[in-house]
Amino acid sequence: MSNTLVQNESINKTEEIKDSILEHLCFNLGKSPRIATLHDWYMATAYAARERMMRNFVSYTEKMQNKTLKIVGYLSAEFLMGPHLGNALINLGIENETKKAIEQLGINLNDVLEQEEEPGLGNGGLGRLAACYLDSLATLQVPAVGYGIRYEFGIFDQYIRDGWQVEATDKWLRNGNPWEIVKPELNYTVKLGGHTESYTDDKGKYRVKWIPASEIKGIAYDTPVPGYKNGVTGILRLWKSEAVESFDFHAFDKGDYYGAVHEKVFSENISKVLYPNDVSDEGKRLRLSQQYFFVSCSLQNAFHILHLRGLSIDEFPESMTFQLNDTHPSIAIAEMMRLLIDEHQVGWEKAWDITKKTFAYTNHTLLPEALEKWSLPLFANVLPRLLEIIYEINSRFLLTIRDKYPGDEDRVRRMSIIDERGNKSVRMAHLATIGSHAINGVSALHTKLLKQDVLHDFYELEPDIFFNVTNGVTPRRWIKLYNPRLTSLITTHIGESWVNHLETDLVKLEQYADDPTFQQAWHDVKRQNKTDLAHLIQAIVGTKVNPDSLFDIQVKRIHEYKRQHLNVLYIAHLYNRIKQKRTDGITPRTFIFGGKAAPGYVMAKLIIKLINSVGETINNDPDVNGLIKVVFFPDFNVKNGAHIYKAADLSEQISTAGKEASGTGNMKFAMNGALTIGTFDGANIEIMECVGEENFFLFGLHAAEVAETKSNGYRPYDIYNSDEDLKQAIDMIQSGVFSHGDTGVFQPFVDTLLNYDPFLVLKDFRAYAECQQRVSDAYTNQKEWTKMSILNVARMGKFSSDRSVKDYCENIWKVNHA
Ligand code: F58
Repeated sequence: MSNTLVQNESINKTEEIKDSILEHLCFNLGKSPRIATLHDWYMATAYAARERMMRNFVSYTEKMQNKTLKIVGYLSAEFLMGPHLGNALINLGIENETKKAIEQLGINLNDVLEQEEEPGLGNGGLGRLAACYLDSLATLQVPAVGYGIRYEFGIFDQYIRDGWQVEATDKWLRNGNPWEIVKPELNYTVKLGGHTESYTDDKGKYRVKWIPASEIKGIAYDTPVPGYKNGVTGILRLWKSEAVESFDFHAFDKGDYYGAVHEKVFSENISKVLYPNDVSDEGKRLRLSQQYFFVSCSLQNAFHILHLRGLSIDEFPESMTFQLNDTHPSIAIAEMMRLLIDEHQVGWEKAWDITKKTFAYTNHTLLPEALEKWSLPLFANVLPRLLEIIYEINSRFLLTIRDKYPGDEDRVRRMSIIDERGNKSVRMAHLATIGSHAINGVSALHTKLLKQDVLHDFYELEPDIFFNVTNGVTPRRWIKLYNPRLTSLITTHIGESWVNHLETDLVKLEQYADDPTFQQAWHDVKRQNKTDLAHLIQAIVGTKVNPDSLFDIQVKRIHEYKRQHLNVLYIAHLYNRIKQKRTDGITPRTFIFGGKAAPGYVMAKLIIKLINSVGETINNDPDVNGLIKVVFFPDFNVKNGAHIYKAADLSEQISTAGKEASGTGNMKFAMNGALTIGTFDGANIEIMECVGEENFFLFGLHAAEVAETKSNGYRPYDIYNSDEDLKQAIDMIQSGVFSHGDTGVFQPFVDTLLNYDPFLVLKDFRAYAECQQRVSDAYTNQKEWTKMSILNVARMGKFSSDRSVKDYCENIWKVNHA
């Protein structure tokens, strides 16, 4: 097309968008431009963008009726989508026209984007991964539905008061949600509690009936997911729980008005709130009910789609495949069996064959405390019929184990779905593994450890069903949307094909790594991004930071295994050097932290307090004179991530080796030009292999050394006594240097480190400090640093979620992709 034609088309599009925004403002919001608030403009723009997606949405839904296309059902208790509007504009390819249209209406697009409250329907990496995969599925034109829960309250909002984390409920729906389309006609009934009864059917077959104590209804809420400039719109289908009318009527009939209302309140509770990872006992029942609720709705929906497609039950596995995003939806294995056997009268063997062919399971953690288990009495109480089915699955499975390994009762005990030790429980990872035809870890190291350790017996039994799919993140949101300066620099040099061909095309940047003009432009982009973040920090936290200092950033959930405290100990050590006037070799640095601690995780919350206390002391000490600064950025979420990743010089990925399954923040940072200081853990290793050892700051123990250190009787106190720098840093914390002389507040922290140190912080301290010194030295040579930064970005193509989704399509789902 000629330039003039392109320009005319763009002008027409701008006019169209403007008209559409004004129409929505009038007809959907009942406002005139004169009295419209910024939020009204946001809503009107959102509706205008959604309207453009709906045509594709309808035709794509139509396409899904085509029985030869296999549909991927991505079952996940969490989808951390982040704000929709900016992403929709990018993927629809109308960001420039919308910006102009809005400007012509006298409004600034960034102000409009700021209005969107993010749907925080996830805790962290796992939920965000699901969101990246939906973006890639739509971009790669894979027919897919993301199935989850429409939580009324997402992950809590974090405030910092006197250095401590304070939680507030996340009322993301308070101003309405323009992105969802409620489908009241798509509703399913879900049973809970009660008991089972056996009977003989009219063909003389033994059957079981579940008589529930209560029933709830799940209603579908669909959110369109636009592919990148391809006219495709995928679906995120979230279930909201409501009362079943018949229950209300029953109570009303008896004149029990309050009883009926109670029923309604109970039912609506199921999808009320997203659980952080620290569920207490009373939360457990609700959480199990949540998991079953969304899985049952989703599978009933799948049977409905099968029926619409005119297919038989036997054809289920060719028609649909389900990916279990961790064990949270793994009750699906038993629910599928229940639906097949109790509702569709299929025999056990055939039902099991269909189930196994349909499901695949992704494991996201090796931490023993994070492997889901449900106590038997709770399970029996909430899901009596499902437990019977699990018993049957287990007893048949254990027969095959006894057959294959005669006399090996220890193995039988280890592999059983039911853990018979202590308080008996259901091991969900075993159910997921036994009921799936493919099991995968999320990085090469993680998959290796999964085979070696957590699922070793299962790997021995069926080695061919284990796969690795290294995680990835979407370059649309994480580069193009959130780093427009870098995007434009890259695109001017290598064209724009990299946005959806990251693996093959980003590498073209390498040719500019030594080019001084390009290096300067690259450096300028980073510098401007840092300046923007500095302004934001000043506005939100009130701390002035220097954009010329090294921005050293650690943002992620706060957890001991992620070792934010290793970072803090190093900062305390630097402070100590400054106080002793040993400042040689210290490069000016701004340490930035962000992340939420689970509300019940006492040590994580104490670490937040420690970071803030260290910050307060250092930032206000005239002796430091701004050489180092420490900032805790509150309420880290997807929206705030927009300003943070792109402004980093250094990305902290310092988990204890073997503990971080993959990490995905590591990828977002490196794609935006940060260099990584990292351990031999998760996807760090693969990132280092891609970007080159010389462009990566690696330190610390290997996973095998971690295990060895522990089995040899690790004594952190000895390390404390033998490393003077470390000792002084810990002593400062203990003696109240950072807490106005209060020696009590951080005592539990110090005690844990000196006596247990479960994540080997002290053991890795020396290696970390030395590595940080290498970072400081490298940063003094800005040309070299910039070159390393360019090479990092150029070589990060592998970590696009497009590559991950293609891996799933080819190796696990056996479906085509674009
Ligand atoms: C994360 N898991 C892993 N779980 O920790 C991380 O290494 C990996 O990159 C990521 O998954 C994606 O594979 C994770 O985020 C949770 O948030 C759980 C959600 C349910 C409650 C318990 C925590």
